[in-house]
Amino acid sequence: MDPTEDSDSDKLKRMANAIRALAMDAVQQANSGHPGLPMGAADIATVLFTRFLRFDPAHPDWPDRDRFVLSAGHGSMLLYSCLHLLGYEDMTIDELRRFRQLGSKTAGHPEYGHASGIETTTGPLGQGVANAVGMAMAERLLAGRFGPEVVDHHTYALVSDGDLMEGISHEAISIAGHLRLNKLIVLFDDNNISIDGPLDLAESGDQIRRFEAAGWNATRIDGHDPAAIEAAIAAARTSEKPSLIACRTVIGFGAPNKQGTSGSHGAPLGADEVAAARKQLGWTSAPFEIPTDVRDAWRIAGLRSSQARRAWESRLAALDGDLRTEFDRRLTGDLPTALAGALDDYRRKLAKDRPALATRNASQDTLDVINAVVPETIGGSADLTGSNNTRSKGMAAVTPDDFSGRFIHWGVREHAMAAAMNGMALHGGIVPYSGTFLVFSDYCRPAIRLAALMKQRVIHVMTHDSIGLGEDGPTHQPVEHLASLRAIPNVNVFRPADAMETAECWQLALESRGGPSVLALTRQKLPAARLEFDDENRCARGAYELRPADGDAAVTIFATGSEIEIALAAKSLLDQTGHPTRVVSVPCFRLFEKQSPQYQAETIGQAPVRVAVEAAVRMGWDRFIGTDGIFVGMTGFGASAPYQELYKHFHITAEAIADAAHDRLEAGV
Ligand SMILES: Cc1ncc(C[n+]2csc(CCOP(=O)(O)OP(=O)(O)O)c2C)c(N)n1
Repeated sequence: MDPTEDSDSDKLKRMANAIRALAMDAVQQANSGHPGLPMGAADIATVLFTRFLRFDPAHPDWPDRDRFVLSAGHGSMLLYSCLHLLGYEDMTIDELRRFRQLGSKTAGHPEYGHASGIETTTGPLGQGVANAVGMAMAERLLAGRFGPEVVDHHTYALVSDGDLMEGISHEAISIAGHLRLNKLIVLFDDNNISIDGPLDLAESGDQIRRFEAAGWNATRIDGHDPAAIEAAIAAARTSEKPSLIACRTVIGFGAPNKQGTSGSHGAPLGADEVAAARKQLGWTSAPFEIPTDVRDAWRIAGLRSSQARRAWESRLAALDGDLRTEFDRRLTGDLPTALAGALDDYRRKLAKDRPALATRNASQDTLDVINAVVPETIGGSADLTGSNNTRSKGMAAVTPDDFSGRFIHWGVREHAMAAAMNGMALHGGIVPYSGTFLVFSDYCRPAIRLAALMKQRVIHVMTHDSIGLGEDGPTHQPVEHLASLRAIPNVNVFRPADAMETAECWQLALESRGGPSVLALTRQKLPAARLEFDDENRCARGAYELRPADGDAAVTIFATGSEIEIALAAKSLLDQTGHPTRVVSVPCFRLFEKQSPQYQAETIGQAPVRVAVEAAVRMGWDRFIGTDGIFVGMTGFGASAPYQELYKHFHITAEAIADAAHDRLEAGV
C-alpha cells in the first residue's frame, strides 16, 4: 500500500472523528439531539467539505459558492461541527456547547439565518432535497444570464432514508432528472435504520434503480471509505445527469454498543457509551476539545477556496459594467426602479378602462407589466398554465437543454414546486412565482410554512379560489384554505377584488422581501370595484374603506375578492331602505394587523351591524365583526354546479346579506 495514501486516509479519519466527538458531546450536554447521523455520515462530510465543496468561511455569502443542504436536518450537529471546524466565525465552540438552547445559533434543526453556512432550514424530511433541486435550477438559470465566469457552482445535499421515503422526494428527483441538473449531487446516508428500527420494517425499494429510472446516475459505495467517497464525488462532478451516491454507512459509527441501531438515532448515547466510543475511535481529547493537528487540518481546508473566491471577484469586476450592476442588484434582491412607474401607469389605465376581469386574468395582465421590467421573476405552474394564467406574454419555457426561458412547467408536482421555489429564493438572484389551484395549497403547505419561517420571498399564484370555480365541485372548491393559510405566521394571503387590487397585491407581494405571499384569484369574471386612480397602494393597508356610507353607517360590510361585488350590491339594497352602509375591502389580514391601532379602529368603524362576506369558512373573521357579527359564507364543503347557482344555494347573495342586516337592525341590534 502506498504509505502516503494510508496517512491521508488516517488524517481524514481523525478529521471525521472530530465531527463524531463534537456531535456526541454536544448531544450529551444538551441531553437531547441526534448523534447517529453525524457519527455515521462524518466520513462523507469530511471528504466533501475538505476536498470538494467550494466556499469561503470568511465570505460565507459569496454568490458563487457551492451550496450544501443537510436535508436530514435532525443531523444538525454534523453541519454545526463542520462549520465550526472550518472556521466559520458564527459557529464558535460556545455555540456548540449551547446546542439546542434558547438564543443559540445551534437550534435543534438547522435554521436559516441563525448562522452563516446554514443554507436552508431543514427538519421536515424531504424538504431539503427539494430545496437543493431549486438551488441547482437557480444556478443554471443565472449561469445562462450572467455566464459561467460568475455563476458556476455545484449543489450538494445529504439525505437520509427518511428524506427518500417522503413523497416530496419523488417529485423533486423526477423534475431534477427531467431537467438534467447535472451539477446536483445527492449523497445518501444509506444506513438502513430509521426511528422505528431497521428500514425493512417499512421499506423494500431499490433507491439506485429508483434514481436511475428518474434519469439520474446512481452508485453505491462504502460511506466509511474516504477514497471511495472521493472517487464517487469526482465522477459525479463530470456527469451529464444529476447524481446519487448511496453511501453505505453505520449509524452512530464508533459507539460500540449502539452503532448500527436506532438507539443511536435520536437520543444521547449516555456517559458510558460516549466513553466507550472515545476508546473505540481512539479519541483522547476532552469534550469540545480538538487536537491541534486535526483543528489545523480543518482550518486549512477552510482556507482552500479563498483564492478561487478572489479570482471570482476579479472575473466579476471584469464583467461589462451594466451586467455587473445588474448581477449585484439581483443578488441583493432590490427590485428594478422601473417597476413602480410601470405599475403606476398600468393602474392609471385600469382606472380609465375599468375592465371586468377574472382576477386570474387580471394577474396575467399585471404579469405582462411586471415581467417586462423585472427580469428576475421566474414563473411557473404545476400543469395548470392555461388556468393559472402565470405565463405572461412572450415568456419562454425552460427546457432541459435551454435555461434561457423564464417559465417552468413543474408538472403535477405542487409540493416540490413550492420547496424548489424556496431553494431558488434562498440561492438568490431570482424571485420565483408559481401557479396552481388554491385548493392544492394543501399540497404546498409544508414548503410555504418553511418559506415563512425562513423569511423568503416566494409568490404563489393560486387560482380558482372558491365555490366560484363552479362545476369542478367540492374537491376543487377551497373553503378552509384562506383561513388555514392566514394562520401561518408571516404569510401574506392576498385576495384581491378586481384588476386594480390585483395589480396592487402583486406589487406588495414583490415588495415583501421578508416572506412568502399567496395570491388567491378567481376563475370567474368580476366587475371593477376600484374606479379611480389612487396615488397610494390602498391594499398595502390590508383593509380599507372601499365605499363610505352616506351619513353615519348603520352597517359595515367586510368582504374580499369576488364577494366585494356582492357586498356592493348589498350596500345598494341597504342604502335604499334607509340604512347607510359602508363596504370595507380586506385584501390581506396580515397587513391590516400591521396598521396603527387608530387606523384599525377607524377601518372597523362604529356601525352597529357588522357583516363579513367571504365564500369560505368564518374562521378569522371575528377579528372584524366580533363574535356576534353576521357572517355570510360557507359552513361546509361546496357542490358541483354553475357558480351562479352555487352562490344562491349557499345563500351568499346581496339579498341574504341585506336580510340578515335588516333582521339585526329591526331587533335593535
Ligand atoms: C416530515 C417528517 N416526518 C417525520 C419526521 C421525524 N423524523 C425525524 S428523523 C426520522 C427518520 C429517521 O430515519 P432516517 O431518515 O433514516 O435518519 P437516521 O435514523 O438514519 O438518522 C423521522 C421519522 C421528520 N423530521 N420529518
